[in-house]
Amino acid sequence: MKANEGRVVVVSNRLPVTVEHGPQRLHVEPSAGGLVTALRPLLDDSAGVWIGWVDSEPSPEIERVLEEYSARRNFTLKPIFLTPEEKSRFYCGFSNEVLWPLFHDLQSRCNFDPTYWDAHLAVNERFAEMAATEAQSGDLVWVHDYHLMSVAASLRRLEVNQRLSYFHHIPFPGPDIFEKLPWREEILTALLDFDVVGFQTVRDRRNFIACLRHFVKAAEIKTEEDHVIVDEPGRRTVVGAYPISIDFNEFARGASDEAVSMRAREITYDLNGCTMLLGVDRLDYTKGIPERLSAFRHFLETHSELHGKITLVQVVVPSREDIPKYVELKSEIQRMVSEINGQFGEPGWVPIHYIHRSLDRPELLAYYRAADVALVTPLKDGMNLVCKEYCAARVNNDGVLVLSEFAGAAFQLHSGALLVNPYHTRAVAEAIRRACDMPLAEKRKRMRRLRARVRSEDIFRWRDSFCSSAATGPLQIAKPPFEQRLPRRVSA
Ligand code: ADQ
Repeated sequence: MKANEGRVVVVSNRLPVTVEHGPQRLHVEPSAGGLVTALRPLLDDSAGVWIGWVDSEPSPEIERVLEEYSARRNFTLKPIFLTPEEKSRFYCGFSNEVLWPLFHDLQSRCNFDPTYWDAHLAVNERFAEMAATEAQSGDLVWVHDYHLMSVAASLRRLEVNQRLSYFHHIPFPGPDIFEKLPWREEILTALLDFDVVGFQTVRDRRNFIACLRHFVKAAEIKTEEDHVIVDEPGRRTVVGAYPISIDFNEFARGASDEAVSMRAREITYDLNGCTMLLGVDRLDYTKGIPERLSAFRHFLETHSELHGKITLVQVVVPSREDIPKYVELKSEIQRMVSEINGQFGEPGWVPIHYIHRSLDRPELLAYYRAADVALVTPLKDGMNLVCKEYCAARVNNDGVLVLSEFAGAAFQLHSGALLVNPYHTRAVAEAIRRACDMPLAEKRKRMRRLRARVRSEDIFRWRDSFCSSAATGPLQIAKPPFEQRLPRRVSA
């Protein structure tokens, strides 16, 4: 798939690699995580550039190992380095104490420190300067995620006239929540400096449009087929919904591997034949892990006949460990796991097995294969790739998916999954019960439906539909002078 005649210049918060200090020298490792998982298949096709932050002290040695890594591939990695203060205010501050909680409807967790906003603008400017240096005529600049919503505004100021596209990986809140953001008009108008803005679901797109109607009065909005056109004097933006996904065939193939099947049988054997529930999450309060543990506790309290016959395996990959809220969450989860195990455990049966580390792909697939039920119950999630990976890995067309109605994936998977409100402890416990009792024929019917949907709407379809909008969307050439495109209302 070619997005357009030129190259693709990807701009994301992180590079798709981590730079690690080996015993002798630095080396570069491809990294894990939702965004990277989703974009990795693009790397092979894109002969372009990937710009992103490397969380290390700047050094010629790092630049050199990244150049060597790039030389072995068909694309170039361009690192951005942040000072400790920029990391603290832009990344930990504005991105993770303002935008992340607010956009996940958790405004009480926000810290609207005004210095965070200044850092957001300054760092977005740095990314834009690098993109302006790298982008050539005819290239498509594709910016990813909430950290970098103001990059197009800076690029326009630098008089970059290439196609600028943006994909928003997390939810977009409705006006009642978004209005709390002290820089709400600035963020909205900055997004309108992109030619194409993509969201995960129609709900996110609807919320964005509703926010525009409230806060950007000059915007003229009209719906055309499956996207929305937003016109402002001198600029036009296409707004669409493009649900991100996984490489279904790769997951299905990997899950069918003999070594993975054997490892799955080992896991089942080690659990003494207990029905296995599985949670796999990045350690994050949006993923609803304590709420899920409460639901499981309620399940055990109300189903003593199943003690010794059911086990929850909760796999958590460490994340954002330098942010205090995440450190607290880690302790809370550990405390709850040990309380539940202490309250219900018996010799020969541990109710919850807790794994706090990243699993490699074959091990992850073996857990997906071994799990009778996947519990994917985020409080809010842009999409959630774990539920799609679980379906792809269920090569025998069995297994039950319990899915939060607040995950973006629920829009596609509602007819095969058991949908739950993750805040409703009793309803989640009831869904666990239903999943355990479900006849095999119904499991198969549901899982076939789920797998067909994930197979047909895979990562390549996401990429192709986004890139085709980006290639054919409007090009904002006739721009008014930048001063006229400043936010309509400048906040104090
Ligand atoms: P994330 O919040 O990181 O992504 P998600 O979509 O669930 O969330 O992806 C997590 C990825 O990490 C999955 O590929 C999963 O396999 C992997 N993972 C999780 N725990 C793991 C473990 N212990 N070991 C190994 N791998 C593990 C953000 C948004 C999401 C959106 C994605 C993509 O928050 O809503 O779906 O981007 O757009």
